[in-house]
Amino acid sequence: MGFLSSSRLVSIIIPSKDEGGNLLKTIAAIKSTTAHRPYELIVVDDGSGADGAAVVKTHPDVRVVRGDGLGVAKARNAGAARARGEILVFCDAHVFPVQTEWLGALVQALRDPSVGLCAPCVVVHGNPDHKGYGLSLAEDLSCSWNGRHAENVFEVQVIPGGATCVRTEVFRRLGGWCGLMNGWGSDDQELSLRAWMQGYRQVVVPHVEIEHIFRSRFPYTVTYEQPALNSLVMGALHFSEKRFIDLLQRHRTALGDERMNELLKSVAPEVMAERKRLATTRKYSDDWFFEKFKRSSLPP
Ligand SMILES: [Mn+2]
Repeated sequence: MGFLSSSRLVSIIIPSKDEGGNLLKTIAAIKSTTAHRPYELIVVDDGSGADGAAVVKTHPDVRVVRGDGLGVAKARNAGAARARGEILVFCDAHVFPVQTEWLGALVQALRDPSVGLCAPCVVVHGNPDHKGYGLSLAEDLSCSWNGRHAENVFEVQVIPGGATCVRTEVFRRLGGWCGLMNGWGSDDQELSLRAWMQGYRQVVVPHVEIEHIFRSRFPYTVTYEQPALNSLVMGALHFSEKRFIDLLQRHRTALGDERMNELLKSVAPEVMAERKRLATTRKYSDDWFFEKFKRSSLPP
């Protein structure tokens, strides 16, 4: 049985919080398109209200892991910790694969040992002409979807967390999704940045398409503070001093000095320990990361 052969198990991990019918539709879409290889489905129910148990009743084959407000990064990690597959696929609870070969094509891209994370093209559900091919991260940390930069597999700065595919062994070596992040925000930017800096290439497989529901509002509460803190954690883990100071300046206005210092203090010891740990295996700097894509960026 060869490396990543089609008989190897794939673990599909879906974090979910108050997703309602979308979670069931996501499971149905995966089941109807994933016929040709063994897979397991793991739902991490991160403290949903009343409908959280619906999956267990209608899909007894789905393994359910209970979280209690872990936030998206730690919820995905909780699913990964239970996963038995050689490949991990992280899906939002509102995505729908459309092609029967979707999983095989994504796994194929991971056969290249230089590839860390990969993703399909993300299609706007209900608006199929709108497609995103991975994301770009600007110096001001604004994140925007890419156009199709190439016919075949191509490198991108950020792999969308809603459809992230990775070899289990690489995921564990990287240290998983950032356990210092809570709630929502910056989780996918951070993992991609970390993977690039650790020497992996992140790629999009453009001919594989997954529909994603882009929501105008969250089904749960997201404050300004939580994503801001996640973004500060990313900066503290990976940025040079100058870039981190720029980041502090941006959040200072909205958060206020006192609150920002309080938030930073609450995570500082763990962040510094993790920064030190990452530095021992780091291959590239944040400057290299931003510079590389500045040069290779193409019009969408
Ligand atoms: Mn999503």
